[in-house]
Amino acid sequence: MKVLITGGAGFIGGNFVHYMLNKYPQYEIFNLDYLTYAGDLTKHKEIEKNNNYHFIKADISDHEVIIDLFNKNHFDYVIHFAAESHVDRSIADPGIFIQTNVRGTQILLDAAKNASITKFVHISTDEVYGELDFDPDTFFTEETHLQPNSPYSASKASSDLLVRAYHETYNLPINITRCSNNYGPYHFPEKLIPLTISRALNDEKVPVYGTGENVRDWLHVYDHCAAIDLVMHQGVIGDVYNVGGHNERTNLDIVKTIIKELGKSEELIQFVQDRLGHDKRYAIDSTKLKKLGWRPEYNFETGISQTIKWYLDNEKWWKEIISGEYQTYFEKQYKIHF
Ligand code: NAD
Ligand code: TDX
Repeated sequence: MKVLITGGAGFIGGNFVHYMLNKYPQYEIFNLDYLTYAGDLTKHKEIEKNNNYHFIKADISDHEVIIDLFNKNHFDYVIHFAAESHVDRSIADPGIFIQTNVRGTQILLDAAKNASITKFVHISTDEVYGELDFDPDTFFTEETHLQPNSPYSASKASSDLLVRAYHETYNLPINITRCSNNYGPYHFPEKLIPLTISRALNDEKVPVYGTGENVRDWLHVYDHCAAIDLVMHQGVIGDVYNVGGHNERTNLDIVKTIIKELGKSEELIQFVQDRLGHDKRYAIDSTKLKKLGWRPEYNFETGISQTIKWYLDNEKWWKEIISGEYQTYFEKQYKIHF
């Protein structure tokens, strides 16, 4: 079985590469990644010599390269993670989100439609549904209308619609997964949880947007990998599956939990100007995926403790990231806040 994983040098794709090599040693894994600021291969040091692991540096929006790759290889599965993934960056500079997330996905779909693949799994997000209010009884289902609010989520919703259209028009065998906020090892330190851990460990102020009351539904990345595995092998062709952890927390709760676990002072918390168009709440109804047999294994308390420990044990990985181009990003992103 040949599996093309796009974005396998990033956070979730990187964890999925490891998951697949462990669970299916007989599969051949091709990791295609352009190694943008968010991609790094140090996480794959231990597997790079495996005979069944191959890395391809390529841009998914490079039509010629992608078509050529599919002409030379027969992939059974395409699991598509590659994307620009940070909401704040999409607010500052939307163009690359359209280029990568929309045009890049369409090019992959074009290549896949002529390649008689078994399945194209598109990794999307709950953010395509827009926001919920704070009523704890409301959830996003697969039937919820798409109402994306940020340039990032609009680009993901656009790519979802293209994936759907390639199924309807060309019969391309597809699934779309829409998951809530992931956390766990190798989460890039621009996102709330690793940003809080890395800054608190350095005794630096932790920026909380607005009042900190916005709610996210946290899903451990290993539970997400298991969900994708299930959808890839057993998902009904053409269907969408929501993936959520049922771990709703306000951002302020998250930050306080991490600060407490690290034995730091809450004085590190700095309330800053709110994100533009900041979605109030996300919460996922995963009933459909549960009917297929998926159950999350991590509860948030265990998962966050293990994640914090991982960041303590792997300082070298994130310290290298935050000492590079990241500094420029951080100063530009937060100068209006601090
Ligand atoms: P990430 O930013 O950590 O990784 C993205 C990867 O894609 C990087 O390795 C990057 O180098 C690569 N990439 C970017 N542009 C590329 C291009 N043009 N060609 C080839 N590779 C390119 O992202 P992530 O958090 O791992 O998210 C993975 C996917 O899951 C994305 O599609 C994202 O929308 C979706 N998602 C993420 C979350 C989350 O909480 N992180 C939640 C829901 C959905
Ligand atoms: O400095 C910060 N302060 C803060 O209060 C940052 C970076 C974030 N926040 C808030 C904004 C959000 O309400 O924390 C919450 C989480 O923010 P992010 O970690 O940036 O994630 P989010 O915007 O919710 O999007 C994530 O989940 C859905 C991923 O980045 C997306 O790729 C995914 O689709």
